[in-house]
Amino acid sequence: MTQSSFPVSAEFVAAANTTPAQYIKDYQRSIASPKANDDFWAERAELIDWIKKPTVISNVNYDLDDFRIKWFEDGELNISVNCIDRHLKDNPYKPAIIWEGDHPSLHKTLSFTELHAEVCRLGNAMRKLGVSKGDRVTLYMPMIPEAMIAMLACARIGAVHSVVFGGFSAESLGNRIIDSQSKLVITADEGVRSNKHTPLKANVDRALDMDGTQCVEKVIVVHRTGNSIPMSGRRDVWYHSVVAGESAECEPEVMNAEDPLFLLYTSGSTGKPKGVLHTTGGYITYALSTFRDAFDIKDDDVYWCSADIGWITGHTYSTYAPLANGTTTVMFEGAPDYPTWARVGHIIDKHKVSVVYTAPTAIRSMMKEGDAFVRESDRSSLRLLATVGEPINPEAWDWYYEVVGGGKCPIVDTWWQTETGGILIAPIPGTVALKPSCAMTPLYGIMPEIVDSDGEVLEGLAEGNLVIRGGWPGQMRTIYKDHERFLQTYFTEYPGYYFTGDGAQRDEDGHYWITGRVDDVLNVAGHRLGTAELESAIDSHPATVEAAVVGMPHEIRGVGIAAFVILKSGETKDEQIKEELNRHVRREIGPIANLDAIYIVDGLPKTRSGKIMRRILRSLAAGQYVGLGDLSTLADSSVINKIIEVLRAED
Ligand code: 6R9
Repeated sequence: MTQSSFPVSAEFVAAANTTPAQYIKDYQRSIASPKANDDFWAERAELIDWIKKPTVISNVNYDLDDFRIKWFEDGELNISVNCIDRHLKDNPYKPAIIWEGDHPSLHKTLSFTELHAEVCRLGNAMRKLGVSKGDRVTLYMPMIPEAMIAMLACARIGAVHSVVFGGFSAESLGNRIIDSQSKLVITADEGVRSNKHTPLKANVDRALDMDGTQCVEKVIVVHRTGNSIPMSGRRDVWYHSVVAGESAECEPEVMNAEDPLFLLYTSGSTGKPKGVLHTTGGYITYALSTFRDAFDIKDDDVYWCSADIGWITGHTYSTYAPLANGTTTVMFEGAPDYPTWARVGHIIDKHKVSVVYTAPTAIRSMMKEGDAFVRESDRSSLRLLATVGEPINPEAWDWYYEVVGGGKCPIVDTWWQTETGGILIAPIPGTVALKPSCAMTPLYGIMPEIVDSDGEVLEGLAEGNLVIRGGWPGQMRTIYKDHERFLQTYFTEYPGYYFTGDGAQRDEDGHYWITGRVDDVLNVAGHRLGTAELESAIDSHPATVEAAVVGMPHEIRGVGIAAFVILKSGETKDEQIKEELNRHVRREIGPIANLDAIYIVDGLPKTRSGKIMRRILRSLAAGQYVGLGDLSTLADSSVINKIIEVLRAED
């Protein structure tokens, strides 16, 4: 924890949506009692256009015998109407989406009126293809406007979308389609990033060869690059053909507040990725309300969140929250290094971006290339900067603050998760001096606690596991088709609380510092990968016997992946097999699962009961060979020295 703090400029504070004293007052009021908490959320629900206004606010009980999470349960609404139709009267021509293509010559703006027409056309087309309320639709899309249009069209007709990140493999896509039993898949011929093409449609074809995907009746394909792709006669249809001739009006489905809105698969510490389920009324209330608070949003902001729509940040803060608020959202198809590392600054200048929300990994990779690229732009439109996904180290914070923001923009470090639906901890800008790497203060209505390993709640200055007391409207409702796993993962270890899986410290000012995952989930470049998932991908290679995966420090991505692998006897322990294993894992999971270090070993440190002691491997992978702590439970301590020999040989 560093002691330095950065006061927010007087100019920013003067124009901020709230004041330090008001934040404290409002926060205290929002958590004063269950009734006060309900009153607070009832007020926030006024920001939403309801078809039927809710009379019941929360109905949350974490007691496993009588478990329930419901918000606004008798309310009715449609999220696409909240994101589009309600802005048409006052702001019909305001840009809703500014799309910046991979190549700097490509850009497109959709006003709220145009977005309305596009969403309605696709909604009508989907209905004609037989999709109705409650059906699942998998989206496997590049960062093009049709991706947001498809999400909103699902919301319009009550279909439940499951967006699968375009960087996941055919295999990962197939598994998610099988779990969700989607009726429809929407994709593009190819994705484009840094002038490189990803074969999205070909991956869909391979995924749909998998057993269990017979649920998919149709595949809608957006024409992005025009390169030739096979279209299967009965199953595949072009996006432009199905929307052509459709009406620009589409009757929105009346949704109950607790009807599902989307599924999003995320990695856990065990087993296969889990389908996190979010519902309608609570999610959109929470998204909109936290968006305004955390980013101090004004009507004329041009807001750019760089997250891909395949992640929760791309759902909540690229799509739903800004559009529900009537804010212009910038969507970028490409990567920060193309055509040069000056691209981010050029996009900010070109579209007069005022708020940027990105990940520490992106900041570190730009920082490494030097300041000159950023200084090619003037970035005078910037007002606020924000980060998400992983802890930001002080050096990256300073660079973001001084070089990108020119020392005048507050940095909002937002802590939250796929499961939480929206931000839970972040400094409300202008209310507090910022501490680099610190997520600072809870948002309204949120009650974080730190518990020790026995579940004892710690007061004041503390370090331990981060849990949340009580509920909030944006929280997940279940793991799709696996409610038991939901209860087990989040509500069993610390009864009565939501367990985040993260560790945290609280300092003398009551500010929260997130220290990272305390379970077997790796946060690589801000993306979650389960060690179990990675290990089973390695184990599925015919040359391997067993593998153990741990995180290791990585200069750019924060956490890198280190794999300790035992090969079958007779296999050659050379570079070639390592390359082959890495290719295999990338093929199984996707390119985000890149193994940074592979150590071929003869044995793994295991307890007498056969559990891999990852703690030891983590130290070894970080280059710490002495002071490994208590080794008395190891079945065979000689494996440690043998592993150290392998590591030394690689140094
Ligand atoms: C939104 C998102 C969630 C995990 C979370 C934590 C890490 C997110 C953070 C952060 C430190 C922050 N995390 N924000 N760690 N500081 N500001 O990233 O969701 O992909 O589900 O990841 O990311 O470990 O538990 P998700």
